[in-house]
Amino acid sequence: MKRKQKRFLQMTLLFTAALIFLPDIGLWSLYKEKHLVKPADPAEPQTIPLGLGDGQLFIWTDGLKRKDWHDYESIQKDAMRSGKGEHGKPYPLTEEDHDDSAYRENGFNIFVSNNIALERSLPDIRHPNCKHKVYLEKLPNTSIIIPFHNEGWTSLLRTIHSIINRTPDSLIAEIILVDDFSDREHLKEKLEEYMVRFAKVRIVRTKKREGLIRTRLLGASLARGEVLTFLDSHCEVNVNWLPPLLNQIALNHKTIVCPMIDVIDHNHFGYEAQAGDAMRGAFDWEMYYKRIPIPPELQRADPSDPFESPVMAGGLFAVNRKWFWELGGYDPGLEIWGGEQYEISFKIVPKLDHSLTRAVGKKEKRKKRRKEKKRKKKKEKRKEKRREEKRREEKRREEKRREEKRKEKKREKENNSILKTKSHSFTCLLTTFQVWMCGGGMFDVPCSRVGHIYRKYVPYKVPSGTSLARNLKRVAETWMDEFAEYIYQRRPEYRHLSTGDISAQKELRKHLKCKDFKWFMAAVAWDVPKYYPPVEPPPAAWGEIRNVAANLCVDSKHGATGTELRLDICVKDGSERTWSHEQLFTFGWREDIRPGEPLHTRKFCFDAISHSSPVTLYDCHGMKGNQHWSYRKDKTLFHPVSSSCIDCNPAEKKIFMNRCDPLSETQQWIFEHINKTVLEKFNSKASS
Ligand SMILES: [Mn+2]
Repeated sequence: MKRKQKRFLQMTLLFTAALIFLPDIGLWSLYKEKHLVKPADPAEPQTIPLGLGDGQLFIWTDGLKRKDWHDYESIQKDAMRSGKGEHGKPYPLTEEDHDDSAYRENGFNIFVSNNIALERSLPDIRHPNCKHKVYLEKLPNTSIIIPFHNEGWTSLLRTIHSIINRTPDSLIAEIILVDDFSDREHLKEKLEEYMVRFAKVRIVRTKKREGLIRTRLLGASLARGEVLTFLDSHCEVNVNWLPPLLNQIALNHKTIVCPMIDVIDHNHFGYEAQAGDAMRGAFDWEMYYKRIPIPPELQRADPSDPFESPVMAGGLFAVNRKWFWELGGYDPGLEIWGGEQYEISFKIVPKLDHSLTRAVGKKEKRKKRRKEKKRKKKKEKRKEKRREEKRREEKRREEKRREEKRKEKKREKENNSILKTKSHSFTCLLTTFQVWMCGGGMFDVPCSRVGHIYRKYVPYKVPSGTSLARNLKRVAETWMDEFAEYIYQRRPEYRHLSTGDISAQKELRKHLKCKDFKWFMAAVAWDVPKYYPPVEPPPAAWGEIRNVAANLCVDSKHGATGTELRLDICVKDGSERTWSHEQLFTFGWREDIRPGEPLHTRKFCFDAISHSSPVTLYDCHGMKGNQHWSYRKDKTLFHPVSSSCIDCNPAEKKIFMNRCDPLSETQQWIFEHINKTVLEKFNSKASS
């Protein structure tokens, strides 16, 4: 009896002790919530020695096991590499390498791309805290979807190699390359042959040019991973890029996560963070994508933690697959096609020893090729017929297109990159609004970094069937409610544009019980109007800017970034009304001066770099600084940063900065229209 009692007492004591002191189940867990504890018990399951981290498991008291996902072996390998372009350093360019022919096909310097290693190393430019972060031991796997159209050979391969080298194999379900009807030879059989070495790469092709969204959707529809990760075809992923993304989704599956997008220079392929690095994604009321600073309210104690973003930072993101389709993908209207409309060639080779893989791959290939040749011949005939029809129709369309083009050229001339930004905004805004309004969230993850080559220009035609304006209007009509009006005010041409049928999308919005756009603006994008107000505050001055001494007007000649402003005969005074003149300017609420009437300014600003430099147009940054002007009572245009004034030489028609001399008439300018109240407000702010 006594012994039994003693035992019992001992057991109870032990049990209470355990309750208090064991980190995992004990009372401690209540106090040390979310604190990091290394398991003391050696019997705890260790991670499989994959060369990932030191194999240590970490347990949060939320009960979830976490581990260090770094692949130190691959990091070590990268560190040892040397050569041109290694560690993301700029490739040393000579004059010749700069030749335009190097850019023509891809919009970036393919010569440089061809001359740096496919497996080149990158600098680890993450926030230092990222090195010590641990993520869930069990992460969902992902299908990585990479759409491409006429991508360069080495830039595409580098994308794949970087993924293979810097991603834990267990997290990749597959890599799906989706070819949007490329016609370049190296993207056909040669690509398929190359990819045989990667067991997880599949190649899928569209049957006609579909555009980015449908191409992505095709990839998504075939994907089998738990998470969809969309990348671009000219990227390089950086150290440990994937686990932080998947971790965020594992914690809350209604989340879209974006990596930080770094810049791979299109000339020399140097790898760098974007200017400003971590910023919130935003939009203006013409639906251009914008970046704004993270407001203090949203800044995290640890700046390497994921932060909320109203708009996706780029087209690169990861999302839970099921939830993605619950949201209707991008646009259910685009989802109607079935797989049989597409030529789909699966490329899954059983994982064997490397040399074997190749051999088997070749044998299978020969068989396949023979079969395919037969099939192709038949198809060829049918195709030829169709082609003939197509050609005829194409001709008719071409005629129409040409006419449209003539009209469009005006705009295109403005800036090629705007086109790019715009198509980009579309894909982002579309998902973004929906994600937030339908109960999800969007996060940027600073510890996940992916480099992207921003092209110098888009080297191919954007398919004419997909009208960007129409798409934008679809988004506005479906998601933006009464706020769409602000867009139509700036883009009156959208007002009467047909959107096609959007009833399905509206139905979806109802079905998912999504919140309205007003809620989105109040709860998510509340800081956007500070930078991009829906109702543009009135400008201080606008119209022609006439010089008193010369009686000539400032003319920017529809120039883009870098254009020097000059004097010219005022249009009003009978200067020929040709397209070449541009003499209307707006001195707006941002206190910068832009070409165009108040509601239709172009995104270029008067810009000066010193007290003696010429005055040029430059992309507006909206942050005052060297684009900040003040129109003073003495009619001078004052530049506070350089503390100088705009001057001119009437004979040479030159406009430049100079030391202010209020008596000099060459420094006196008359704006056609003035809003005195606003102007006074500006000037009182400046003097106070
Ligand atoms: Mn791109």
